[in-house]
Amino acid sequence: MRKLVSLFVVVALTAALVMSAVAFAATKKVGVKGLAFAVGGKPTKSLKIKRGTTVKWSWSGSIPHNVVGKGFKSKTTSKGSISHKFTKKGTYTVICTLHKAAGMTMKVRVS
Ligand SMILES: [Cu+2]
Repeated sequence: MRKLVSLFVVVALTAALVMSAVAFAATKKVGVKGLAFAVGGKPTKSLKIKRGTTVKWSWSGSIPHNVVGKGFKSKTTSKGSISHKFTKKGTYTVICTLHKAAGMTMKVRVS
């Protein structure tokens, strides 16, 4: 009986670890619309995330854009999405090369 209880504890702890790992592997959504990147529908210049977070940029609207950062580069399009997982601490600049001069840039701060 005691063995059974400890087996149950091990299983429960393993499940808890797996679930917390899933919680850490979060995805942050960023909109690509107008001449801006947006979080929660609002134009944003800065996004703070934890290491291991995936950022997913999704296009909407009719203006073609691209999303370019260190280690990833989308095509120029007006629909679809691109995801990038940030695995190292640091501050990363992400731009749309077409509208950089118009202010379409953002910083992703990874802690
Ligand atoms: Cu653009």
